[in-house]
Amino acid sequence: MRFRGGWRPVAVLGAVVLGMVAAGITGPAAADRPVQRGLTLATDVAQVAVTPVPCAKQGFELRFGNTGTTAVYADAFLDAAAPLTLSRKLVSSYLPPGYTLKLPIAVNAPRDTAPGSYSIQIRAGDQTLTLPVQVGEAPTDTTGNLARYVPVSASSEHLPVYPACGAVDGDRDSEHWAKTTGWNDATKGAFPDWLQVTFDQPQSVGRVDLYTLNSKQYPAAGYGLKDWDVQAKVGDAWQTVAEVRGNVAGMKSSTFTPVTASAVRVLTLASNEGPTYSRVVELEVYNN
Ligand SMILES: [Ca+2]
Repeated sequence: MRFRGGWRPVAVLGAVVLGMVAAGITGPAAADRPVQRGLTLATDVAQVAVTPVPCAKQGFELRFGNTGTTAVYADAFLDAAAPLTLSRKLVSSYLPPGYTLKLPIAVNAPRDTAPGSYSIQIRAGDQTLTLPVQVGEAPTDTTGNLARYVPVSASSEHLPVYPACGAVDGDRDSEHWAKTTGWNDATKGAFPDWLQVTFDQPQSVGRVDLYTLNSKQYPAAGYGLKDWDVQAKVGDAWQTVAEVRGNVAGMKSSTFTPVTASAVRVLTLASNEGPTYSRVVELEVYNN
């Protein structure tokens, strides 16, 4: 699902709170406030389907409303059964009368989560809501790509459009750049950056394919990665197993004598537009 909007009321709330603080007005402590009435809770789906892998884009839209005749400042509390994780466990918002805040909530589960039924509890004021969650089987890669469905991390991420997850989502198409299918670091002009995948147990690794940005609008020779090291974590130490220099292609395959590694990363050193950003559309790792 794609998440949209919903943040403006939070910004409004910030302004209201700042105004109250500036005026020396403080409300009663949370525990002393009466239970708020007129609040409503709903979701856009009756049940959330969760695939238990890192980077899965899934969740629901929380609809947090005020049917009262006066504006309120209200909290919604979200709690998920372990081992589910939620992107938000507290939603605090200013709610004008008749207004419903719509807010995306991401739901994830680790890969070893047992398939089955789980639930999310949501409460606000005198309202409670139980949202069923169905966790499915973890998918398995059939192409030999060891980077699929394992945890990915990066030195930094240019969020929300260019997350590290985009570089291991199975989509190599640079024309989809800016649709969260590529990683872009967040430290303009500063190198090195790195992008890493970590295996559940050590794997024999002998080839890394790196797809850098190479679209009609942004060709690799102008915007792609130019120089990088391929590194494998063997024991506790990072070993450089391949070096790429002067690349202008959209995809560069590095093959090397296989090593048994617990993780693989690319350490980026330069891009073709000069000292700006590292951009990876897809990172793939194979036995050989
Ligand atoms: Ca991708």
